[in-house]
Amino acid sequence: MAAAPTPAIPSHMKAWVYSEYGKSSDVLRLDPNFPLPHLKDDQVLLKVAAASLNPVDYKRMAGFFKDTDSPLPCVPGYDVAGVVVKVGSEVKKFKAGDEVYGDINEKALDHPKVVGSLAEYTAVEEKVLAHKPPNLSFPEAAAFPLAMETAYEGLERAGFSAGKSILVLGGAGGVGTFVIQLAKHVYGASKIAATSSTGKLELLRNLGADLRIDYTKDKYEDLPEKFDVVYDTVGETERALKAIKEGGKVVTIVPPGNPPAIIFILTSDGSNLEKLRPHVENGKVKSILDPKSPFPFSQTKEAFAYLETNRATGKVVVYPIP
Ligand code: NDP
Ligand code: 2XX
Repeated sequence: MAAAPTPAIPSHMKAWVYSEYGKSSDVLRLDPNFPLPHLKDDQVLLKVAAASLNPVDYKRMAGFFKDTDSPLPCVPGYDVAGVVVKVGSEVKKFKAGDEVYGDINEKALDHPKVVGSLAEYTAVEEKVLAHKPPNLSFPEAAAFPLAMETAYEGLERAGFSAGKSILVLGGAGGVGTFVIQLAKHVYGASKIAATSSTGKLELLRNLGADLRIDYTKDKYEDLPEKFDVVYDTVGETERALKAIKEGGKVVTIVPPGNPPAIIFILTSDGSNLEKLRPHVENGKVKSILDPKSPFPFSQTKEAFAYLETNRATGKVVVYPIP
């Protein structure tokens, strides 16, 4: 039987776009005829299947990073899962037809791409991508890259290792759900504590948290127990510093963070996805999709409005596109 013909790559596509900074509900609109990005030699062109949203998308849209942003109009979206349809001349790892995933912006705040993942096509450097593990669906895969890579980088920067204890602030969020799972299955933590509101404590248990702290009722810094590492995904470093043992470390991903807490902005790197691949393929490290996910492409504004409530559980995913 003859192979199905490869669909022709169009010159224009459907894309979610904003032309001025503001709230997603005010500035985001669907453009039915947005030009495809130009493909550079070190890039692959992806037919996007699924995208996941991150707070950086709405913070950038609000203009928080405008000093280092690319010019508007712009298509949001860092996380992608999709199929390679064309490769640049220098690309070595991928070929047309490969299923891949990744966070398309190597440096999150330094001139992120004009054409992000909330579009039918996006052009991406091969170094930030990895082959999609076959056990993952596209929406499951799109939920991993930025959040899991951030979780991993923070644990590395804090010097986390087997036998250490950790407290995860914001254990039910996009990043927190991965911090708990990596601490348990990749590093072999001796004890994992995590915070959430009441309704999410059961999720913390399912993810592997030994001690679940309801932040609406209890203050973790008042516990007699102290931790080797506190991983702060909420922005509470002053309190977090009171919860570490002598010699312990606080790592935070929310600015400004107070010294001596370690603060960093993630670097996207496909080799981190490759490193963690065995733990994803054996099913121990999973992406947690918010029960409202996936949002169809036409409901991208609703997906943003929901993430902006700061109450999402795990990841908010947009699928299918289109
Ligand atoms: P999410 O939108 O997924 O976080 C939402 C979660 O946060 C909810 O489940 C909510 O649970 C929880 N939460 C909110 N307030 C609290 C609180 N006081 N205590 C405990 N949990 C709380 O965000 P992400 O996890 O994707 O990102 C978290 C933060 O980190 C964002 O500010 C983001 O911009 C930043 N970030 C920074 C990066 C970096 O490189 N520096 C990289 C990635 C993210 P509940 O409903 O129970 O309150
Ligand atoms: O808030 C932020 C976010 O989500 C990312 C990726 O960088 C900023 C600032 C640390």
